[in-house]
Amino acid sequence: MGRTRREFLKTGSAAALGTVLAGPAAARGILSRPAGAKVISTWQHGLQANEAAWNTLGNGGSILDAVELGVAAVESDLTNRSVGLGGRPDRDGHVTLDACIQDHAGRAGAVAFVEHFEHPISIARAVMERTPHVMLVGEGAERWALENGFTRKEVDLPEVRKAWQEWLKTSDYKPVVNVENHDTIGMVGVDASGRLAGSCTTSGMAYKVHGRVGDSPIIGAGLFVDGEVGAACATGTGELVIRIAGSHTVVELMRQGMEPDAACREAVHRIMKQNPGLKDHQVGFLALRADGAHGAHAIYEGFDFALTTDSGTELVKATFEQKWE
Ligand code: SD4
Repeated sequence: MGRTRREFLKTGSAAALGTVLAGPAAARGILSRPAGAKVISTWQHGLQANEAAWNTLGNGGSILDAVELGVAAVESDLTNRSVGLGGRPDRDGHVTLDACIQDHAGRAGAVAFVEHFEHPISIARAVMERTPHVMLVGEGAERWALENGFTRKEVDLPEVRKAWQEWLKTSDYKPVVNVENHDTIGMVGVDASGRLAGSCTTSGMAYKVHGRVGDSPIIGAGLFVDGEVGAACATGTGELVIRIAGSHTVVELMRQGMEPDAACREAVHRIMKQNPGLKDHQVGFLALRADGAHGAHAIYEGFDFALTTDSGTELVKATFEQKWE
């Protein structure tokens, strides 16, 4: 039998321990199979995230624990240049992090523009669970995190610093996002009893203006969960996603009866219509309906996502509008 949620939280929560259950050891420790559950998450790093999320479910964690610990595994990976403290900095050389989380009941927590914390997703969850607020940003968020048991972590990666110094020579901001150059992990999941949750975390667009916040920590833009209908998350150029309240749009379209993939396609079409002549800006959406059906769609070829069910994990190529040239 799986551990109770309380036992799990005592021993397994990234918020409590600053660590994540991941990797083969955790996989060997799976106690039960979460039959009927499904987890999907953006890009290839979704494979790593889904493994951690699935292990969390298998060890008796809730779907909220799973989406937190799933993306936390990617936040801890310092080789990842688009999530967590290994991410590329803004134009002033600061790595600033954005994250949000939302549960089945629509409770939500978010942090934006925070520096020097390994797990912004866990701070976001703590904001949701321990404050009357949804979002804390910048210095206030950092101070609140320190006061609430999170510890600072200094990371200085010479390779990242060197690339930023190289970029400074031209200071040409090109928010190109695709397979080789993507940011953000967004995850949506449903457990065996039909409860939904989602999470999203990023270091944002490389070399952004200091203070810039994208869609990823914004409920309704980078992530939206409505337990009665479904959940969606987004990746790509955040400004485009914010302007159409992207993830909320996808969920509302599903509420009106659209299939998850059609809902993602319609959201992509709205972005393209709103930005005629748009080039070299990728956006991709993932959708998960409350009955477990999922869908995805992107502007350009190259967006893929990790899909995990009780029959295994696969990396799936999303449908798209245009070839990336
Ligand atoms: C942002 N949406 O900060 C993020 C970046 C991203 O794939 O997802 N890139 O705008």
